[in-house]
Amino acid sequence: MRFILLTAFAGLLFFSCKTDIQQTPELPKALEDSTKVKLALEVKAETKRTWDAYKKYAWGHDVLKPLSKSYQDWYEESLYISPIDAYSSLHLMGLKEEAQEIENYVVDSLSWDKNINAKIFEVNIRILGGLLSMYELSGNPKVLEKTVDFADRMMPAFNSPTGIPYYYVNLKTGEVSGNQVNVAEAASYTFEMGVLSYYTKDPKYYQAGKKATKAVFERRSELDLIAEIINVETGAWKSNQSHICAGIDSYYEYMYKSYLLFGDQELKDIWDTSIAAIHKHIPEMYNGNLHYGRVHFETGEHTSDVITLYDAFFPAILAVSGDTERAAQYQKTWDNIWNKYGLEPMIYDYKKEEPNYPVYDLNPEIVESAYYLYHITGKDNYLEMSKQYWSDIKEYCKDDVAFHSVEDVRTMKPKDYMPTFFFAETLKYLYLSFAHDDMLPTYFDEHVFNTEAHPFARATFNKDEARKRLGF
Ligand code: DMJ
Repeated sequence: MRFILLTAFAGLLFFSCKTDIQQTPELPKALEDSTKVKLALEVKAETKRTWDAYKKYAWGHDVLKPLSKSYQDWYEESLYISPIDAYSSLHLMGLKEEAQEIENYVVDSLSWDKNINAKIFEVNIRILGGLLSMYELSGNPKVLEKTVDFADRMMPAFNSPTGIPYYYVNLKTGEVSGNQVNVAEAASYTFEMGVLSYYTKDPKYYQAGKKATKAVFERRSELDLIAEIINVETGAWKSNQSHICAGIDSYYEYMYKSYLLFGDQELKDIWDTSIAAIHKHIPEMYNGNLHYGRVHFETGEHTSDVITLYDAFFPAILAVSGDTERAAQYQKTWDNIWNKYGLEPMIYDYKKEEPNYPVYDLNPEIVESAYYLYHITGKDNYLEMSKQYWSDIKEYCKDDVAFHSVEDVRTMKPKDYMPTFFFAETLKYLYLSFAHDDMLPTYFDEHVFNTEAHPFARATFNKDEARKRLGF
């Protein structure tokens, strides 16, 4: 069945891409026959179709609900999250008019003076990260003004006794709330805050982000492991589980990526200590697959076999930090889970071999890691993985106007929601995977992505200058 669907897909693809290729005059003739180029152009066409649906049914709101052809906002007022998250993908794919329209709206019509208690982690990676990449790509000083205004409204959150930000900050009043956060929410700020310090030459942003990372790291156990939940006022741990899953993931991701972009050796040292402890205590082989479950952070005792689809970010960071072998092994684990269902469940028990929470929200991580591994190893099996993921996403998530999430990967029951990271990450990484060799062969080496896939050119950030501007 799966084979028949794939064959049908390949045929359809050839015809659906033909027009688009002919309408892309800048593409050299010799590339017209490349399957990868056709797939890249198909992702671009699908991104445009999805963007048009957002504009038609949800313009001005945070999220498109594609099945009811309506919208949803995260708070009482919209923060315009989908367009800000979409900007760098639209720009990268050459959908310049669409990107320009977002930039104009941000500059001319958007005010951050909103009486909203915003989740600091989410707005950091999506809004601040999105605005920073908008400035990086447009060079428009008015975008930077809006970005600084937004970041300054975030800053009161970092004013806690530990330096770990509160869960919420009110964008109008600066009032903070929520004194218990997970580690990803506690310490995933060095990247965006570092970029902002570089642009503004004001180290206060990076210093705040780094203080939060160090506050978590300094509370590690004798095994050099951190736990999952922490109190921002007392610094006391509120859980004892250590893992690389959702709830901690980007804490690790940002140590390495921030080091990569700015060259702060202290972050590299934190990464080296952390990754050694992870590999000493967490991974295990089960049924021929490499797994990273959960352990007690003080004893190292294995406590749980529950993993989350967010964990598929880990092969990417392993690969880019030089551990291609483990990256390849762990990608295979996630590829097996994906192929068991045709999509992957949000939460999965790898010993019971069944989902604990079967939702798939169009998440990007497995696609992201396939892109990194394809680039780093040059092996075609990673391209084949990307093709499979794209084919399945179209099979099970494509609808008449856009793409939707799935309530249960065992039944493929649709869910009326298209998260903003589908624009920012999933579509972008699919496009980059297919465009990689022929259209954007140097893109990977020239950029570092934030955890929401907003790209930053390495050439922008001179390491000596970064030391001065970020204050390390
Ligand atoms: C994204 O919002 C970010 O990548 C975050 O770090 C965790 N994963 C979601 C998408 O799955």
